[in-house]
Amino acid sequence: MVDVREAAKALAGARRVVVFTGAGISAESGVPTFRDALTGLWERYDAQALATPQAFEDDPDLVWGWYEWRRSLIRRVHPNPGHEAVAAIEAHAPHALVVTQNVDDLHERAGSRAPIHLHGSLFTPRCAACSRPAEPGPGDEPEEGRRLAPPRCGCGGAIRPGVVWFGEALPEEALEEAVQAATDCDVLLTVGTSGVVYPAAEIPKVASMFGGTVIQVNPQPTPLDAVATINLHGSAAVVLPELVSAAWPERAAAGS
Ligand code: BJW
Ligand code: ZN
Repeated sequence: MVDVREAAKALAGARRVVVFTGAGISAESGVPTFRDALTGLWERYDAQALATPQAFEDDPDLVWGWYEWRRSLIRRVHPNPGHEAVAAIEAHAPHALVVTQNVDDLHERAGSRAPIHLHGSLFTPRCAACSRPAEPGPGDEPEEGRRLAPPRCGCGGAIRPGVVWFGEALPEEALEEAVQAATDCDVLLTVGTSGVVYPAAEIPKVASMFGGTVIQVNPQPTPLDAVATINLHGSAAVVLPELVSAAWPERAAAGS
């Protein structure tokens, strides 16, 4: 509780805030994380066979079916109080920016203005050959494990998910904007990320290096514990609303 108060004070006093999120913020909406023991996607699936450009080249139907299953799962779930608290931070803090590694659209659906997606999105497919954006389509709710042939672009190329796979560069503009914001921020709030995937994991480190206060929300220890000024151990859907209420108590009471 003392830590929440200390974090709330830093947050309320900050001019520039970056909220950096990972899969853990969507966990309580029912979206599986990647590396959590038992429930993480990489516990059940081979990342090399699904989340690399080579995997899509080798077996496009397997990869497209898996990503369409995940997209249909996300369409059925809803933002949780953690996503809503992030949108509330944006409403209260004069210069706040959400930088997410997530490929879901739950920040947008909770009211976040224009989150930066460092690892792309399940809702922005494109042609693997000519990069032309494609319509996400209504989706046909494939069940888990079903193979599905990807649609074809006008050029004949296969449509691929608009996400960043291992070995692929992050979208240049998004990464630059995120690094700049981390450099300039007073507070960086990192939520629900294991902090092991690079270059995204550099973002909290950049904030710390340039004098920002790093607040971490995670129920488990991570390598970012060493970088964080304040570690709040708990789930995003519980801790973030507490943090917002403590940072802006009058507004919380007024219901804004
Ligand atoms: C809760 C909670 C609750 C649970 N509340 N919290 C330096 C060193 C070593 C390796 C590398 C390096 N630099 C680059 C690499 C290689 C690689 C990499 O980092 N590998 C490491 C894993 C070893 N990086 C790349 O390949 C990147 N590209 C690149 O470097 O390109 C170079 C290049 C340059 C120029 C030209 C060409 C190439 C790309 C990385 C792409 C990552 N993609 C994925 C998949 C996206 C698509 C998809 O969704 O399928 O992105 S992998 C996956 O991990 C996904 C996530 O965004 C990312 C991060 O995971 P995240 O969000 O942290 O989730 P988890 O599951 O790891 O953690 C969840 C956390 O939540 C846990 O801590 C829980 O405790 C917590 N939690 N419940 C709050 N309720
Ligand atoms: Zn094309």
